[in-house]
Amino acid sequence: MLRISTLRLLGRALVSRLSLLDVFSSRFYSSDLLGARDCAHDARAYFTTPIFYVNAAPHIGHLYSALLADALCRQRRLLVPTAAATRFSTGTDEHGLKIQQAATAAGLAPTELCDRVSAQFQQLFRDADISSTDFIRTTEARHRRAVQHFWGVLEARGLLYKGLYEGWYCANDECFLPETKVSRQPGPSGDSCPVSLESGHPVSWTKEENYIFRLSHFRKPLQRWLRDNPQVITPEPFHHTVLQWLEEELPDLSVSRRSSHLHWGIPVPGDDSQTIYVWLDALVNYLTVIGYPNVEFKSWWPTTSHIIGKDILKFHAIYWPALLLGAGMSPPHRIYVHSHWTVCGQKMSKSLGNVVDPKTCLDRYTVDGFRYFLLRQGVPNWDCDYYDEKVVKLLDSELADALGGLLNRCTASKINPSGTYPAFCTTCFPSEPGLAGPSVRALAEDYALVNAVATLPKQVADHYANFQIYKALEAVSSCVRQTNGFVQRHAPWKLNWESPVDAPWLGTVLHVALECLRIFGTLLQPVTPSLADKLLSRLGVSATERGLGELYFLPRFYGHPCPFEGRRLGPETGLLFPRLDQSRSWMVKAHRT
Ligand code: ME8
Repeated sequence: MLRISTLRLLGRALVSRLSLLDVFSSRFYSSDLLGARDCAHDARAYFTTPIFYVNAAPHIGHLYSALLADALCRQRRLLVPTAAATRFSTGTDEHGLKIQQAATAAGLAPTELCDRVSAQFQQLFRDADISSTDFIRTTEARHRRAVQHFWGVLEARGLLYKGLYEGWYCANDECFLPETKVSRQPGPSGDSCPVSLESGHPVSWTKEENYIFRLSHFRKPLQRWLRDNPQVITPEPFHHTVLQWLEEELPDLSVSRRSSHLHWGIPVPGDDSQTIYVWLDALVNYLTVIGYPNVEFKSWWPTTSHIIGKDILKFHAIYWPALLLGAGMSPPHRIYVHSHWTVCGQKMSKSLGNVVDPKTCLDRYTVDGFRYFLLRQGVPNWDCDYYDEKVVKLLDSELADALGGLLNRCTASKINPSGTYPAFCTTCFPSEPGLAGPSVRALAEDYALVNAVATLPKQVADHYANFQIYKALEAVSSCVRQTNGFVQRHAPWKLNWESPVDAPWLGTVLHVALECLRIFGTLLQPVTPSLADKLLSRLGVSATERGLGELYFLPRFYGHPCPFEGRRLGPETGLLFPRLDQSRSWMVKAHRT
């Protein structure tokens, strides 16, 4: 049984400069603090990934979190192009028992292990084109200052007390567990070992005097925050899960450990015999990055969007907002939650030896190819399974054949000898469907295509807002298929530039297809930045014409001038995305070994 022995309190409440009554009054939790303030129109946005433990090298799950955050952030920058308006942080979580034990097991000093693995994360994120603006390490001096300051604020507000903590602790997950979340499994020598029901990791009984945070007082304010802001946690099922957790009593939370047991961490200010709990330490990273406790942090804090995996939902949706409210700050603006990658149907784990190395994947499938795969196949609401053949199949069919083939068809010199964006003929493709006449060539399906691509940017934006990036990519892919159907239907290779009857229609078919490609390239920028750049450069779209605010699809169809008409296409720079299935010798080899 988890017992925070408030009855056996050894110490008194710590120095309290504010009375508790004041702290828990409704005035303290104003609607502004609880998130009623809408920052949708705020020009600033601050995205964060979890900070990753340095006990082991990065895997594709870590990369996936960073990619989701990167895509959201890049999309935001295309909407609000002021460079100073967006901030994006990631980093490494370097303190705690887990790292202390991993360093001992590796025969390294903790700092050595941290330097080594943190560098691997930084390198991976550079390799994967993650456009973060900040990388934080919790062992930095700026972070120690922020955590100790935050602690001082909680203490000053009477939210910390000293008491005897007794219960289960899981070093692997760095969390406390009630008896109901612990089961028994046969250990290596046949004896029964207590493990966490959720993660399967071993737990141990802990009994010591710690500092304790009055988490229990925050149950109602958290419920109110979530009920008043039904979109805070996205997708919705996770929001619902947190509200369900809050139906139960919320025990106070032990927020320090004896330094003799845990020395690898930040000491409690004024009490070196205690080390601050690694989760409190880690969560404050989001404030350190934006300059906390210096006042500048206030211009970023209310605009925060955390991107996290489902495994750390409780820490971000209960502990963190409670700590923030306790420190007199508003809870995060949004928490975007995603599920996990499994490998060939199994949980990824070092002991099973099935951890997928993201660096190998970036090398095999190209940076943009692997980014596209993870974001196209990763579904936040449920777990997704990884295997190599799936990557090859998806990239060959959607990037090499469908998108690359479409670009090639419309720009190849055989079909487009002038190498320009041809003119659109309104007589061949009138804006009114169903008009009859000798020059009208457009069919009902062609109007359906124009309509689908015209509404695509809005659809994509909605999917991003709902954290369903895979749906945005699915919608783009479906329009690419439709555009290929359009080209196939009108077979421009059978039309003749020399014929006065064919030429205007041939130009129109190519113009429409190039306009569709321009929209696809622009919308793909957050996911496949280099590939989108190659595509847009080939179309002759300049750097200032790639924002999401001014897409204006097929303006000639809607009676407006088209700035691209007659423009020279960009230089030919080879295949947009070479097929992978011919270069799969490594796969055959990998399967044999
Ligand atoms: O929990 N699939 O760090 P961590 C998808 N340091 N994503 C996965 C994944 C998988 N199989 N495995 C991990 C910690 N992740 C703390 C966080 S934040 C203040 C402190 C991703 O190294 C996912 O985002 O265990 C998950 O939440 C995170 O990595 C956990 O990384």
